[in-house]
Amino acid sequence: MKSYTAQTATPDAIVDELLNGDGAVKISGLFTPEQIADARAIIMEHSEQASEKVTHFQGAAEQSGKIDLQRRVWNLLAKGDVFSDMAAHPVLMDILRKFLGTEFIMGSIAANRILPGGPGQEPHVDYPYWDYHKPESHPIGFNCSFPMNAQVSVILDPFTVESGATGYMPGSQKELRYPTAEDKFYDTCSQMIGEPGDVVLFYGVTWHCAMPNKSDHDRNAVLIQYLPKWVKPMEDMPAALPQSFIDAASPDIRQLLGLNYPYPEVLDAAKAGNTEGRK
Ligand SMILES: O=C(O)CCC(=O)C(=O)O
Ligand SMILES: [Fe+2]
Repeated sequence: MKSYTAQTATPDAIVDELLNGDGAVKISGLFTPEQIADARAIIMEHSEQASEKVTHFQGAAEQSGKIDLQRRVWNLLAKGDVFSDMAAHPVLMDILRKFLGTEFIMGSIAANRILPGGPGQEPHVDYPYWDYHKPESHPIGFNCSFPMNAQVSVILDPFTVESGATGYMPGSQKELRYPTAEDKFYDTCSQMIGEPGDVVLFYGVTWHCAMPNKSDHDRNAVLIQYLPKWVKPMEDMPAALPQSFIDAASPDIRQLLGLNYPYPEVLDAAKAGNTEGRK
């Protein structure tokens, strides 16, 4: 995985690497240690109790009684301003405008905390999100010839081999396919190794999963899903946020919440007159 800084992470270089290179890049120096500590403290507080929240790719963990060792914290925008700063970081916004179209949106912003002993996840793709294990439920011929997803992980604890840094298969983004046991993912994968404050940006077609945490510390990351404006987001953020948050939202946050794109709309009740077309 190639490494960049805020200065070297140009949209052209990153988009080429996402499409034609490994499918994942690391960008350092976007966030201060204070922002990372703030985000981590909020997430730890919200995931202190054994979770009653929905979680994903934990079928094996559920069977072995370990499902509680992966904890999600959802709807992060409502839980601290630092998460808006992460979601709309200008370096990420510039890259994503190029990758997903200028009016792209955010589909989810959540934390994934893996406690020591957590068994990690099933290898999967996030394109456009998680359900490509049912390919027949998608259109015939569906493929990844253009991007319909980008994933950001903001790393909050040391991401090491031991702590279960996200495993991924470099180059697997070139063909849309859900990995199977025959792919021997765990034997051949690389890992997204990083320090607190590093960001990993990847194309969600890339096979990946949280790996088992064999260290003695928690492994936290903020996971952000970005989508083209016309893909239905996974979290209904406007419904989950207080009206005061929406009223105060910056133009970039309004775009990320999907508030700038009118569809679906009750067209029968929309203002009369022409609204689409070159003229
Ligand atoms: O936490 C991780 O390492 C990856 C999580 C992930 O891929 C997911 O939940 O879709
Ligand atoms: Fe994923």
